[in-house]
Amino acid sequence: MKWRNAWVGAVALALAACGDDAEQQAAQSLRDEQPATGQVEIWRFGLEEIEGSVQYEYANRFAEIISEKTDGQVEVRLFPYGQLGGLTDIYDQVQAGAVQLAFGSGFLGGTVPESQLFSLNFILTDDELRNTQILNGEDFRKNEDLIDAFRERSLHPLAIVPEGWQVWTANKPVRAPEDFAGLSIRVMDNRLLRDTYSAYGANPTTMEYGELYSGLQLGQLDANIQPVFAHQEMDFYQVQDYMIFANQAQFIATVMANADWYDNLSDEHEQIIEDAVVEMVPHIHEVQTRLNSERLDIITENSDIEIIYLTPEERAVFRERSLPVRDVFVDIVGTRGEKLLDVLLEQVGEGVSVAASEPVMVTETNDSIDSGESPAQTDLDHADNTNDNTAESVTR
Ligand code: 6CS
Repeated sequence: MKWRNAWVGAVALALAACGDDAEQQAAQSLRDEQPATGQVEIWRFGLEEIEGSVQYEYANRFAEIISEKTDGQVEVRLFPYGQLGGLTDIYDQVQAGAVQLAFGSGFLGGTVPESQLFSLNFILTDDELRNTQILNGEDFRKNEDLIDAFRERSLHPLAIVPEGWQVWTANKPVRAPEDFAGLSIRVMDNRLLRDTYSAYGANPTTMEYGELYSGLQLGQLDANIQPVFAHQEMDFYQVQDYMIFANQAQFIATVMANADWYDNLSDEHEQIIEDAVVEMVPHIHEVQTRLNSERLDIITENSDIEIIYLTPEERAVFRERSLPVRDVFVDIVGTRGEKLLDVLLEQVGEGVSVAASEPVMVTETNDSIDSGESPAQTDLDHADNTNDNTAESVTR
């Protein structure tokens, strides 16, 4: 498959180019790439995902907006997963300034420990649109603790992008922690995820994204966690028998910039970026819900995978097990992380526990949504989370 070949090539490139020299060379070649005054300026954007993914769709539209708003003076050039090496290579390169922009998600926990907040389970609401608005609202996205956490690592957070529910797949049905016993489940490389899945009774195992298909196919792993679109586009579903919706967490990535580069932007370019990320909030919600819904149809049409939606009671058992991991988060990241967690919990409200339901296809984009609006103003009609039609585990 194309992405697998790309991955092998990228690993070879990354290995050939490892070490400080490589970083310096990359930063130098970036400087060399910058045009003389009056020519098109290039902003490089590193993605953790391949073409066709939510991150690709985000970056592609972002590039269009930037081009429009700068009258073509700035070109945002995309580097999909595989082109810059592995996941941590992408973070190294944005920290070094070899790329100006990048996505960071689960693996970013090693670079920005506070970002593991987005790996905690059962802290958001069951309403994906509302979560997207809360995370991108002024109180959270512009929170100084969040910004400091990134800036301390030479990064600047620009936007937070939920990409859909994190859905489990496994080679056996999972409805309770006992079902996880003995299952080797792949988690992204961060302590919070390892502790969460240990608390659920599984054996968490870390593996690079590009190696995951082989790991599942060869039986090194029994289970996986991804948004639906990724299960499909990376073919993971083809080597798994069950797909389990627990709606325990959304996959959340951060769009981040190299901090020095960001600080040296003109006021005009900084404002253009701000306007673009605000414009992207409703757009990316519409894109991710559509992609996830369409890809689920492809999965069910092309495979015999059995789909399970956990009941409220089944979810409650996992939620209970997840709660002590919040303390682990605070232990790891200290007061700053604790303050951030409190802000988020305050925004979402506590005590959300409903049935995992089939993904909702969003047909309408609410153009009035912007990152500055309070969820309370815009979302009351989305706030009814008490969907307990699903009294039992549903399979299909
Ligand atoms: O599981 C992973 O490692 C990757 N999954 C997705 C959907 N995006 C990037 C991330 O690194």
